Amino acid sequence: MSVKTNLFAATMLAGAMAGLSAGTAQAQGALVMYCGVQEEWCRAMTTAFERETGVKVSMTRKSAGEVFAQIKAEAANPRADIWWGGTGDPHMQAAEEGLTEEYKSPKMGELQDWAVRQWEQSKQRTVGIYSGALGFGYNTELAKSNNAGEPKCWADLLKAELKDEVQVADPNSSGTAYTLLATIVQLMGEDKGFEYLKALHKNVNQYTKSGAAPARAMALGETMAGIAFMHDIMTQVADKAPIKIVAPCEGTGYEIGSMSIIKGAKNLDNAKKFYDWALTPAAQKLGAETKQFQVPSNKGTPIPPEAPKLNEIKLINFDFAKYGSSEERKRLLSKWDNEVKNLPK
Ligand code: S7P
Repeated sequence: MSVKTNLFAATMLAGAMAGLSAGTAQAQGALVMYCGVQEEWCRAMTTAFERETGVKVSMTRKSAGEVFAQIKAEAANPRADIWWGGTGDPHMQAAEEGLTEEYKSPKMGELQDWAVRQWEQSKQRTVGIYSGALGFGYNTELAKSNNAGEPKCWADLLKAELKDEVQVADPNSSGTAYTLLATIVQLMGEDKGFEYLKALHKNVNQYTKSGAAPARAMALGETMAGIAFMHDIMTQVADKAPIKIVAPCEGTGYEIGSMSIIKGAKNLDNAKKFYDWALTPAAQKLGAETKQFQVPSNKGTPIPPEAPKLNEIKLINFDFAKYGSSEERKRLLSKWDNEVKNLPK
């Protein structure tokens, strides 16, 4: 064979292979995911799903309220296909506002009752993927030089000795902080609850964007106390941070972390493929592997031993339908903005 023929054959082969791989990529397609949990877990889910299916995932991590705002802003021309993770309240609000799709996964029969209830209450538009309780923690080293004593109750966080020593997120961006707002209102009643939040404001050193940030700040010794999901504080404890986790004595709220398919998803089949896969024990186990200690929603997924024991915590009877409704969520957030956030200290 001449050099010319060889070159021709090589060019044809390269062209055919390029065509083949373009064809394959097209057949497997893409998925755009908005992810509401911690970055490490979002990345592990992305990589595992890509490996399992060949679908190319483009993932963006944001806090719960931020994802909701983005999905709403993009409603006329949706960019995302699936919203995985984050507290259930903005998922419920999105369901009510028609921003997400109805879907019944063949995996529904494998899920805990609380996960199925979330799906029923949202008219099949969002499903529970994990659960976890709200609490607070404190840095035991910093506590030694503070006269407040060991905080055990929500009321203890109001002590004068804790001025500028408590950190929590802003409920507009953070699902964790909205869970706090809804918890305090349900636990104390709205008037007393807002009095509590105003008093707490005096001790808050910073309202962070993300709900897990106070847990990291406690570990770094940047704040003595931090309000967060207990499993997010546990992640720091697992990394040997000197933090004590507290389940508040008066009782506390909890979340049902959720997943929804975006209305008008351009990659609907892949969104469903991800949805079904994300409900399997194999996918849910990736949480514990990345030190995320929520209680998974599939009955067959092992509960990580580090997960705070929900049956040993005094949980309130959280009304997810009411506090996830569009009207109530908007009303409480704007009341918090007007009456708490900008109060002088
Ligand atoms: O870190 C995991 C986790 O706490 O993040 C989700 C939640 O949206 C909190 O993040 P933001 O407060 O920043 O929104 C929770 O669902 C989840 O357990």
